[in-house]
Amino acid sequence: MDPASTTPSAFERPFPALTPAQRYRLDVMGYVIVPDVLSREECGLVAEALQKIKRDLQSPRQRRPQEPYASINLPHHTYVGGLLEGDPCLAALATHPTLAGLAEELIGGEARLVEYDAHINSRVPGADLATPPTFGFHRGTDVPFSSHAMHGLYHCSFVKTLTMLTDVGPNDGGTVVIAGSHKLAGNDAEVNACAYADRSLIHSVVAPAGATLLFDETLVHATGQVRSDRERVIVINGYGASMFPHWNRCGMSEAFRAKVPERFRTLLLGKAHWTRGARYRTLTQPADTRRFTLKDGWWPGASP
Ligand SMILES: O=C(O)CCC(=O)C(=O)O
Repeated sequence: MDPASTTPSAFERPFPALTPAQRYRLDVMGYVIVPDVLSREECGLVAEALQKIKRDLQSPRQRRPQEPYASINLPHHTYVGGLLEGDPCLAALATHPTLAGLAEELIGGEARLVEYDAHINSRVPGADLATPPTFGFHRGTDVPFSSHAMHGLYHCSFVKTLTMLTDVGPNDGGTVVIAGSHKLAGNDAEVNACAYADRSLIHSVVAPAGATLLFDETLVHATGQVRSDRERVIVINGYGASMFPHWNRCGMSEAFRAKVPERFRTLLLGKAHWTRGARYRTLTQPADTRRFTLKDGWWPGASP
């Protein structure tokens, strides 16, 4: 028997996914913007799927637990969760090898997808654009619990990738972060006060469609203020260490689970035990520059 025919193919993803300079920036700032993760065409495909879901959410009807749901459903802001079974391209994005590789580099081990949602938002009607804005700053986990260092590099056990599907210019409400806050344990109100006292500490994401913002969930962050007439569309994929639970209502149907091929099981279903597949880079290790596309991710109906 040909051994290759019985060996399940591996989940190919880049390691390390970042260049040394990108890794340095991530360490110092707590975030990095990686360009060209999706092509323009792929952005169009995913954005169209989200707009379809948004339209569907306007009609009141009974929904299955695994269907997309709106946490915010306002004319200027749809925050939609439960995307995995909403459209094949959304599952393909959540399992995109580049996103998994980025997450794993920052986690320092195997990743499990724990969150998958999206924001479609535009300017708040009547917003006061003359006064410097305040933001809903938060972090998804605390510094002492979720941080560790290896080879002098910072790692976090819960990380996010935010992929822009529209161009995000300086007035388009890009994610705001308090640079460096991923290493500052303690009172968030004090951290926020420092940032408002010196607003140059608040960095605002400006990035073209197809770029991905990678950040530690220990980094203080928030949605920015849309000042332009443009709509912002982003997809959020959150990843944790492989034994982590889902962040929010992120259920998968039994039918979906049953179809997940072996090579995507850790990423999609996690692992019950604590051997977390630790894997670390050094700063100077060159990036794995292999290019991946949405078709390299997985969705129900993809070939096993
Ligand atoms: O809207 C954004 O850009 C920020 C998203 C956010 O706050 C989060 O993912 O926790």
